[in-house]
Amino acid sequence: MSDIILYDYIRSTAAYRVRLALNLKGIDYRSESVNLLHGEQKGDAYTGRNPQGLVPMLSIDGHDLTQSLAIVDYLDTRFPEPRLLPADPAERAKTLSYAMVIIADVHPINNLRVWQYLKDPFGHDQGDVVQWMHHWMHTGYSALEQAAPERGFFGGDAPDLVDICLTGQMYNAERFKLPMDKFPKLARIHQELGELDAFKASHPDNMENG
Ligand SMILES: N[C@@H](CCC(=O)N[C@@H](CS)C(=O)NCC(=O)O)C(=O)O
Repeated sequence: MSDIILYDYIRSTAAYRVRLALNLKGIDYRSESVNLLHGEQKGDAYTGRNPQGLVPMLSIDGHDLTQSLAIVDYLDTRFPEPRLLPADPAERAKTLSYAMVIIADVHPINNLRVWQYLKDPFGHDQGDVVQWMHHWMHTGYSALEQAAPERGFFGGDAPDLVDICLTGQMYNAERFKLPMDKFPKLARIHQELGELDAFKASHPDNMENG
């Protein structure tokens, strides 16, 4: 049984990024479910190790690593093949900047705790929440669509960090029924990524403990 444990949740798009990185690199790991809807992320047992009370957390090499980008960066250094971030400084900066559109600018304001707060105490209903989610996904996707390649993936012939982040976010886009007609390149990349084994294995529908 593997010593590498991913503290994971079926609908977490941030944890999905880490599953993808682990599976793309062929790293053997165990997934431990932290049920966000049952509030398990806020329990003492979990916050004692991860004070932010968020998934993912990766237990690896004697460390409890948090924040999906930091975890993927660690995995990319520790298990360099296949690379998820380019070595060239300018290419690396570009890859990070596209990934940050999702990691920093879309996902944090569409997160569970944000839409729960919109409902209580602010009194918004599910319709408002969906409109909010669509607005911020649309804003981020409009920028990414311009940067997206006509063929292949953001990473070229093989997926990179941006493809990983896009895949996680597309799970939310599908769940909240974001119309994708304005984003044909993103839709194509998402569909082609979904045919790869590592992407199939990481999909929430294929999680054993989901
Ligand atoms: N920036 C963090 C975000 C982590 C995050 O927001 N995780 C969400 C699930 S996608 C979570 O644990 N939410 C719990 C909550 O909102 O209470 C990362 O990239 O790891």
